[in-house]
Amino acid sequence: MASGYNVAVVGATGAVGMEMIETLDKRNFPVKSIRLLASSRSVGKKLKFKGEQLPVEELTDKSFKGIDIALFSAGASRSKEFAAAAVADGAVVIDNSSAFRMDPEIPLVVPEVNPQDVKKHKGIIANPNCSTIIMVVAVYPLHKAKKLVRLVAATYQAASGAGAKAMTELEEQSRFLLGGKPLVKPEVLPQRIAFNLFPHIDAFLENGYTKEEMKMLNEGRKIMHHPTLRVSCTCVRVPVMRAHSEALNLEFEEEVTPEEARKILSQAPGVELKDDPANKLYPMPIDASGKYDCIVGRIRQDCSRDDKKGLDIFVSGDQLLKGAALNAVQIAEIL
Ligand code: NAP
Ligand code: 12T
Repeated sequence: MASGYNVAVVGATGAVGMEMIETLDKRNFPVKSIRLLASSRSVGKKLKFKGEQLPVEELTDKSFKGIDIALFSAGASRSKEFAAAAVADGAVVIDNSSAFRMDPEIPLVVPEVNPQDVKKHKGIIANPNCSTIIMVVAVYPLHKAKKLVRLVAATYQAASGAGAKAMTELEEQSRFLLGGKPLVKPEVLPQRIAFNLFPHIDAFLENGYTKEEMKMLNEGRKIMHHPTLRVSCTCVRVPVMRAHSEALNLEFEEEVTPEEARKILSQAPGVELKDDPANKLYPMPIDASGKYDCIVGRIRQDCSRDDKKGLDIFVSGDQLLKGAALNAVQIAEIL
């Protein structure tokens, strides 16, 4: 029998699930068998893995017999409903949803930041929110060297962050607008996205922030083991198909120059430094799309301060890869 792991992909037909299947293949993860799970709507569909067409099966609590690793990306309610069944059948669950991230018993892992936390798992490991992963990949190396105190972020999040149907919405709206056809009402995103943007990702909370914005604070603190980090954030959806970008204003306990920051980031895992504005080199989502590394650039001293304890940086990262599928497969590799 071939050696390796029996893997299940839950939400295999989704934007993240499809990337998971491809990432397992591309990184030559030792897959002995793979089970592709989705809703009853997808039964009859086939998806390709290593050149072979495999049937999509309906997710039930009997789907996990013999499974070693279950990669979940079918939304938080499916994770809450089915992760326990997978663990009971002996699988380790790597969960992409928000269901378990802030549970103190469950590790929340970005392999470039806190790989050691994987060991503490009791069956479930949570994959952080996509914008948070991209933020910590860029910020943690600077924090390690100079002690981050406060962070103010604005995000520019791609349509694919809201799933496969949101990508279709951006494409169709753009086509309709360019063709002079009347627009149909958006169904997945809360507003028109074509030739527009809106500061509304996930649900609004009592404090005026969105859930997505509070994930940057709460998950950022947990991943970096930095419970006193202060974060404020505005999350914005932009008409980009793929890859999130973030403008980050950083305040450190110690002084740091842009030169030092470039040196640190040039050696940081998962980071591609691209910071040569004179030659029009800076991060952009079209360049980050399809890449494993997050691109960091536009590094400069915060000119609103009298000291050298502030930096501004810009980062673009593929949220379907580093923000989801790649991060999950990297966790499986650590296991
Ligand atoms: P998506 O494209 O809408 O895909 C959703 C997947 O879940 C599909 O495979 C769908 O199957 C499946 N599903 C839905 N309802 C189901 C049910 N009742 N039973 C079984 N399967 C069901 O969404 P996505 O963007 O891939 O996101 C999936 C998860 O990953 C979410 O929890 C999201 O928060 C998280 N995430 C997404 C991103 C991102 O950048 N998109 C990043 C990080 C985390 P059918 O095709 O059969 O409906
Ligand atoms: N609402 O994994 O709509 O917590 O872009 C990821 C993406 C939640 C998450 C989005 C979201 C998550 C979105």
